[in-house]
Amino acid sequence: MNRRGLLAGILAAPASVTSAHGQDERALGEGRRAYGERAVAVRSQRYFASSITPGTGASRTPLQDTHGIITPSALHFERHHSGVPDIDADRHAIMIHGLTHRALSFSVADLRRLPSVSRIHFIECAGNSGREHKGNPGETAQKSHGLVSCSEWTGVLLSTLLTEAGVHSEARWVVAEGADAGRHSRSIPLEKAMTDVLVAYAQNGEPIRPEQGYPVRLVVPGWEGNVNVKWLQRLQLATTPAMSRDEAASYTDLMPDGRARQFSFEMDVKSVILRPSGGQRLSGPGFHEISGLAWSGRGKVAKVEVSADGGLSWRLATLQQPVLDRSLTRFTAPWQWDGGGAHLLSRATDETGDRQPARDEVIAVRGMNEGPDGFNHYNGIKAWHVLPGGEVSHV
Ligand SMILES: Nc1nc2c(c(=O)[nH]1)N[C@H]1C(S)=C(S)[C@@H](COP(=O)(O)O)O[C@H]1N2
Ligand SMILES: [Mo]
Repeated sequence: MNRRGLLAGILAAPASVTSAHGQDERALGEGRRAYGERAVAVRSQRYFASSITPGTGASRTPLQDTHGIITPSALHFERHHSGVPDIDADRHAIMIHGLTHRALSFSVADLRRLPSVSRIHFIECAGNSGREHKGNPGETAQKSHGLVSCSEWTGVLLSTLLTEAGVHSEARWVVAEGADAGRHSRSIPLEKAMTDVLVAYAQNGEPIRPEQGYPVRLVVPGWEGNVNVKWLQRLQLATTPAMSRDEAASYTDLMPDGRARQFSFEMDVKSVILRPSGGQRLSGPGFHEISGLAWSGRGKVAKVEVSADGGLSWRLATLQQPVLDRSLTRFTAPWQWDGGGAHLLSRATDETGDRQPARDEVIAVRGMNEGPDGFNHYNGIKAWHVLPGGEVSHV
């Protein structure tokens, strides 16, 4: 049908055809859906914790409502310490300086002219699931594990920019700085910077969302969220790390002997069951598919095991394709619920052989001390309790 025919068809449609917004279809101009919206009945949303200091921010992804491995951009978790800056992309530039043969400045348009790559990676806040360590777990998967999300990121490899600038032989670190009010800064070893770090300008096929770092952010595959500097404006080549506030006062791990571990870049292997999970109710005994997400900052997920009896017996879950390097990985397992009480657990193993530990195992190594921003890098096994009536609660 040509366009005129299509419009005529719409005009001829019965008056009872209404849009998802309850308006008469005929009253809608073509432009009304120029940028699409989800169905009105779909209400899933990010959760904003009230305990966060005003002016800073965090919102959590409703992981329990997601399918597959990609997080819709509108539901990607947010974590920032100084608000979301309003940046004019046409005037924004990234400066590369320090131990380089020449200082360079790239506008966003310059970046878009360079060879591009698209990669699917998760970003996880170092503090994600940290409350589990304390024994004060979140009641829902969103509250306990919602500081992880996964997007397709498009941009330029940082190595491309560094090669353009020419790195001095004595340079060992790249200090990345954001354009937000707090000038969030992290130092990245040159070796990592030259391997797989992305200077990203797009997320899931469109420009990065303001909360995710518009117009440009670093994506540092597998490394703790705060190294993925948003609103990137400066890269300085140096012989030593900058020891910025964000890597000295914050984001170090206080160990049992009172010393702080620094730097703990890689996110450890982790998994969480999302259906069923806390706050949900099983509709009735019989078949249910257990569905969850697993990930590792060290590579691909090799296997996920699930238990319905609190860890007495384990079964291999199916890994849904694709299974990608440092991406969320969807796992599923068939389950017959007999209508009684059950304890659901999942544990992931990555391709390096690292297996997700029990909470006791984490505490044996890390103790109960926590730093100024809580307990970072907690990756213990998460349990959900199915009650005889079908209600699912946290343990
Ligand atoms: N410039 C800047 N970058 C930042 C932050 C920030 O406050 N400012 N927060 C970091 C933290 S703590 C995390 S967990 C990730 C979160 O990325 P997201 O908000 O896109 O999910 O961004 C990191 N990058
Ligand atoms: Mo974070």
